[in-house]
Amino acid sequence: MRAYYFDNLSGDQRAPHDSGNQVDSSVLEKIGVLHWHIPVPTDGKYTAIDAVARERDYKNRDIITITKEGLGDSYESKLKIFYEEHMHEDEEIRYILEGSGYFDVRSHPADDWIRCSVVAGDLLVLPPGIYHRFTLDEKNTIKAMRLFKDEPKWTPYNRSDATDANPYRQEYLKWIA
Ligand code: KMT
Ligand code: NI
Repeated sequence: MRAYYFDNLSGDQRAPHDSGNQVDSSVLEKIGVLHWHIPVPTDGKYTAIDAVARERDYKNRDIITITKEGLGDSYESKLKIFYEEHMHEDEEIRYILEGSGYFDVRSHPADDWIRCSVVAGDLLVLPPGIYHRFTLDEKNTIKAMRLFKDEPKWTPYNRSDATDANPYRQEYLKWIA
């Protein structure tokens, strides 16, 4: 998975916005962002994903297709929500099955955007409390498996003074320090 600093230029969120400064896995690890590449099985048997799910105790999963056809009337509103800077009180785990897109995560302590460019086979885990956002890229299509521990806790908490004080955010900052 390629990751780089976002260029902070205005313009289409779907454009690469590649500053040319690469970010290695070790930098991502320090902010709790994990990733693996597991080629998407062609026989529908997700053996490697099942193993990761067992190891990390992800009991449930579903599949989301983010395309105009897949989301229908909620397409534009969903895309807007995904790209608002937010955090969750649980891990955000995504295994990309088809297509591609960008997950932007905040660096620490500089608070810069790091753009994670995901393609089919990428498995990305964002820790609870990290500020992040998602966008489709210029190809406009992604299909992903969403894994979760128990009940899905999708609630996005948009960044504000209240999220800065959220206990999961506080715990994340303590861990990072
Ligand atoms: C999220 O939570 O941002 C999403 O599920 C959208 C991206 S999934 C490829
Ligand atoms: Ni999210």
